[in-house]
Amino acid sequence: MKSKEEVLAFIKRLSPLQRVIIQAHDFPDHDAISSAYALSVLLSHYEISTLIVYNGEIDRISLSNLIQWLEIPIYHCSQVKLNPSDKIINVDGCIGEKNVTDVPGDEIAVIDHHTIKPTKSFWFKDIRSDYGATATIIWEYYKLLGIEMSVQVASALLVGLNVDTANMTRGFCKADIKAFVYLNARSDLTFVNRVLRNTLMQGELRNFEHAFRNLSVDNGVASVLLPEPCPKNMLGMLGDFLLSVNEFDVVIVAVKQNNGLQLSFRSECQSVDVGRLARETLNNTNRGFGGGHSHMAGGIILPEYISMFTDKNNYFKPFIKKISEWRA
Ligand SMILES: [Mn+2]
Repeated sequence: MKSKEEVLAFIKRLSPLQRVIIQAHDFPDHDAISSAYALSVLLSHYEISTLIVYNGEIDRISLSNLIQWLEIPIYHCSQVKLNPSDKIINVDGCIGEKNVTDVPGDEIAVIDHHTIKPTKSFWFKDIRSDYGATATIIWEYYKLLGIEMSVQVASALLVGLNVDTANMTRGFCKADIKAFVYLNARSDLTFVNRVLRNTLMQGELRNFEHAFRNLSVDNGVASVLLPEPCPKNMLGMLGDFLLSVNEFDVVIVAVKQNNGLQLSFRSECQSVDVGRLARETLNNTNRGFGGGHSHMAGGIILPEYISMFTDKNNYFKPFIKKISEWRA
């Protein structure tokens, strides 16, 4: 938890800058964008001008609805000219992680709720891995600094908090509940619920159909390889959906991407930490990269190791094997 003095000292250090870049993680989600937006509005109270950027794609309809309806000024990093002299705040992600592109400029701060170990030093570092969403951290800054929150900012943060915690059913702490109560009272709930309800496009239903037909189940672990092309965030959506099936408590959803394999994990099993599963099975063996929370994680398998995971008789074996060991 940061003190008011620490947050103010950081803001004071930003003051002389012509602009501050706020960078969401690549393929940003609702939490990343709403947190970046809320931080940008907060800094505008101190007359600090900001530019919100991201790399990758915004590939969820609910997220483009959120951005469009609230008119959140956000730019793909290729749309704006970033300079090596720019100062960057990483939000809901951290430089050095696979999902944060190293864009021109100097990363001077990180505000995140993932389990990360930054390797460089920052002006300001606020990492709270027990928090359900970065949105809660930003809400706390508003509270700490006594800044009145607009309905738009509250609504955006509530969307971020709800999406990251699956409507307060996973990975949240007391602070998230406090934020939820406040944001709920302050938001335009009709708007928030409209964003949260409309999560799919008709064309995406074919991914569900494919999952139904090609699902593989092994001792409570459901896994499926989706056909390309598939929006990256679709993996998580489908993972959440499959986890809602009573018989499954761990889900692995994958799709081939750039010759590698993109993975999304979900778990509701106490003895299966999927963040650890990704790290141990991919990073520690140099077969790829991965990480995340105990209940929700992601990863990439390098091209040369794909067959080890996707062979018919070997379907996701390295994961299934480890999960069985942990369950035993
Ligand atoms: Mn998040």
